[in-house]
Amino acid sequence: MTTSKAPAAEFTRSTVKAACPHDCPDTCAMEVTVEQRAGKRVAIKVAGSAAHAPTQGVLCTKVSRYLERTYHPERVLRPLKRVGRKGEGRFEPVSWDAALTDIAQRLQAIAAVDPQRIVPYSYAGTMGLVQGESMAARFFHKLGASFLDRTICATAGAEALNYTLGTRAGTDVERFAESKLIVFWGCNAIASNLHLWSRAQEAKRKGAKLIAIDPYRSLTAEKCHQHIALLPGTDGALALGLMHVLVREGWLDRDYIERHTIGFEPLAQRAREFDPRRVAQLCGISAREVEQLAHDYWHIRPAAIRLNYGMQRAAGGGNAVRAVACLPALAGHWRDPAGGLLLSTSGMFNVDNAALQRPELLAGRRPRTINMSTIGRDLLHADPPIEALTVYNSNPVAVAPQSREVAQGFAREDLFTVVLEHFMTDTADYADYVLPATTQLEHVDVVKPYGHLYMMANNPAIDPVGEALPNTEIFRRLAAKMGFTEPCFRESDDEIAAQAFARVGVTSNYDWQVAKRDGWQRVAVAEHYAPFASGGFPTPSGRCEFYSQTLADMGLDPLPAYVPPHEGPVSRPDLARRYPLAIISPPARNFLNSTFVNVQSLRATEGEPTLDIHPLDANARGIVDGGRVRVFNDRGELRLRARVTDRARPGVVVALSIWWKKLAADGKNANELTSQALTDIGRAPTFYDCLVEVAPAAA
Ligand SMILES: Nc1nc2c(c(=O)[nH]1)N[C@H]1C(S)=C(S)[C@@H](COP(=O)(O)OP(=O)(O)OC[C@H]3O[C@@H](n4cnc5c(=O)[nH]c(N)nc54)[C@H](O)[C@@H]3O)O[C@H]1N2
Ligand SMILES: Nc1nc2c(c(=O)[nH]1)N[C@H]1C(S)=C(S)[C@@H](COP(=O)(O)OP(=O)(O)OC[C@H]3O[C@@H](n4cnc5c(=O)[nH]c(N)nc54)[C@H](O)[C@@H]3O)O[C@H]1N2
Ligand code: SF4
Ligand SMILES: [Mo]
Repeated sequence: MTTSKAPAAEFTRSTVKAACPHDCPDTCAMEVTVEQRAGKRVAIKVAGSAAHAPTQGVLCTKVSRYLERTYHPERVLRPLKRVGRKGEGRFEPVSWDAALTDIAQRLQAIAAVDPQRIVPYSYAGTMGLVQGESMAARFFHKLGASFLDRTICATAGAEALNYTLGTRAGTDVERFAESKLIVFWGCNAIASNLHLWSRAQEAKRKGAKLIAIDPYRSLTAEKCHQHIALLPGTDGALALGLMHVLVREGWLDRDYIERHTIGFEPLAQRAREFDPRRVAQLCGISAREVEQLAHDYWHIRPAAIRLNYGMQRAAGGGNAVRAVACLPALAGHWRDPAGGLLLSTSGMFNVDNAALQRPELLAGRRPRTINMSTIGRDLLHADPPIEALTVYNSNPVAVAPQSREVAQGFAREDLFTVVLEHFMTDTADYADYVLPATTQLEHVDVVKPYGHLYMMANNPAIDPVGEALPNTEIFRRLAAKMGFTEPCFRESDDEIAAQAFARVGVTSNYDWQVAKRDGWQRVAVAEHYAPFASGGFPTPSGRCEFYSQTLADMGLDPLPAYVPPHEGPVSRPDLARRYPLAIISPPARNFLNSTFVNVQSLRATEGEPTLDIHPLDANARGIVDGGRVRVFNDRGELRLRARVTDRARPGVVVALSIWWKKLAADGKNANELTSQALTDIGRAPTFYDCLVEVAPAAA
C-alpha cells in the first residue's frame, strides 16, 4: 500500500493493491483508490494495474462497476431472518448474536442425529482461497457434514486434461501475442477472457489467423477470420476428424509422438473412423471446413488452441476435451511457447489445501458426497435427506440446472437454509437466515487464477459496509457458538492467507508478505515458458496419454471417443422430433454468471432476456424479430424476447445468461429448461445439451 497526500489536503488518498475475485480466467490486478472522509475509508475508484502483465492496466466493463456493486443501495447490511414463505423474500433484521445462536442450535440438533444431513453449497462467487474453502471447510470437516462435489463449471475439462496431460497446465496467456494461428474453441474471449483477446489482437496485427469454433456467432466469432459453426456437443467428432486428416496426410510430428506420447497406434485407428464426410454430418458443417482446419493446424505455426468451457457442457464434454488435448502433441505444437493449448493453468499453483481446509478435523469419518450439479434432485430425494444447507459464494436457485426442481427443493418447509450473501438473490429469498457478507474491497484474500501464472493478493480497501462480515469471520463465530475449540478456528484471515503459501513448492516461490506488498507473485517458470516442449507430462506414463490405462482400469474408454449429446437426434430421435431445437445459454458479456445482474448500468446494457433464433427457424414458426416467444420442453417453459438473427445457426437457439429469475418478467431463466444429466467424465452438468421447441407467445 502506498500513501500520498492529495493536493486538496482535506483528505488523504491511498492506493490499495487488490485482485479481482470473480470466476474469470483473467484474475486481474486491481488498484483501489481510497479516500479518508470523516474518519472513514471510502473507495472512489477501481482500475486495472498497468504493472501486472496479464491485466495490462485494463478491467472489464463489469468490474469497472465494482463500486456500484459494493455501495449498491440493495446490499444486505444486517443479518436477516425469514418471516414470509420460502421464496417470498420477506425478512426482518436480527442481531448477529441472535442469528448465530439460533443457527448453531439448529445445526447441532441435526448433527446429533447425522451430520451428513447438513450440506455446504458453495462455488466461485469469489475465487479467493481464504473467503472460499478455508474456515468454511474447517467448519464442515469438524461437523462431519456431507462433502460437496464442486462440479458445476469445470470438472469435465479438468479431469479430461488430467487424464491426458497429467495436470492443468497450458500455454502462457502472455505468449498468445506471438502465435500465428489461434483457435478459439468454445471460447467467447471478448466476453469471458478479455485479456487473452487483446493478446490475440496483437497477434492478428502481426498476421496471425484467428478461427472460432462455436455454434453461435459470438462477439468473438464475428471478429475471427473464420467461424466454424458446429452443432453443440459435437466437438469430439470434429477433433477426431482433424486427427483423421493429420494421420491421413502424415501431418504428424513423429519425433514428438515417439518420445512424449503413448497410444498413437490405437488413436490413429480410432481417428480412421472419422473421415471428414462423416464428421461433417455429425457436426452439421461441411467436409471442406474439416479439411481446411486440419490443413491450417499443421501448416501455420506456432498454433495455439484456446479451449474453453463452452464446449464441455454436453454429454461428451470430457471426451471432447481429451480429443482436443491430443492435437498439440500430434502436430508438435507444444514445442513453441506460443503454441500448444490453454484450458486452465490451475494445476501450476502449489497451494497448501490441507493447511487451509484441515481434513484431519474429519477424525476418520468419511461423509457422503453430494454433487452440486444435481442439487435439485438431491434436495428432493437424497437418502438420508438433506436437512440443512449452508450456501455461500453461490446462487444455486439461478445457476443450477433444472431450476424448477431446485426451487422445489429449496422451498421444502423442513429444510433449514442459511445463505451468506451480498444481495437478496433468487437463492437468498429461500433462506431461513441471510447473513451479510463482505465484498472483495472489504476483506483479505489470496486468489489463485486459472488463466495466467500469477498468484494474486487482495488487501482490504475499506471497512465492511453495514454489519457485513467476511465469510471466514461468520464461520469463525459460528464455530465458537458450536463449541469448536481447535486453535485453527481462531486464526486470522492474514494467518490463513499465509498458510495458502506455506508449502514452498516445486513450482512456487510464494511468500504472502511479498505478494501482499507487490499484489502478486509469478509462478517460478521461465518467461518464455512452454509447459511440454520436451514432454515431461505428469501422467502415470510420463507421456501425453492418448491411451489412458487409468481410464481403462475404471472401465471407461481409454481412447478419446465421440459421445453424442444426451439430447439429440442420435441418442434420442423421439425427443428430437418433439423438441427439434438445441438451446445453449452461454455467458452474457455484462454479467458474470448471475453476478452483476442487479447492477442497473450493466443490466441496462444487456436489456432483457432474449432468444436468438435463425430466420429459417423463426419463419417456420411464425416468430418475428422482437416478438415474445415461449421456449419449452418437458422440464419447463420460459418466455423470452426473440431476436431473429443469423448469429444463431439453424437448429440452435441462444439465450445469453445467467439472468436473475426474479428480475425477469416471467420469474424464470434458462435453467428452467436445462437438465441434471451429467458429463461422461467429471460428473459435470450439461447446460448446453438441451432440446426445446419455440413458439410465439401471446403478447
Ligand atoms: N462476461 C462474462 N465472463 C465470464 C463469465 C460470465 O458469465 N460472463 N463466466 C465465467 C465462467 S464461470 C466461466 S466457466 C467462463 C466460461 O468461459 P467460456 O468457456 O468462454 O464460456 P462460454 O461463453 O460459455 O463459452 C464460449 C462459447 O462456447 C459456445 N458454445 C456453446 N456450446 C458449445 C459447443 O458445444 N461447442 C463449442 N465449440 N462451443 C460451444 C458458446 O456459444 C460461447 O460463445 O467464463 C468466465 N467469464
Ligand atoms: N444456464 C446456464 N447455467 C449456468 C452456466 C451457463 O453458462 N448457463 N454457467 C455455469 C457456470 S460455468 C458456473 S461457474 C456457475 C456459477 O454459479 P455461481 O458460482 O453460483 O456464480 P454466481 O451466479 O456468480 O453467484 C455467486 C454468488 O456469490 C456471491 N458472492 C460473491 N462473493 C462473495 C463473498 O465473498 N461471500 C459471499 N458469502 N458471497 C459472495 C455473489 O453475490 C453471487 O450471488 O453457473 C453455472 N450455470
Ligand atoms: S471479471 Fe475478469 S476481466 Fe473482469 S476484472 Fe475480473 S478478472 Fe478482469
Ligand atoms: Mo464457470
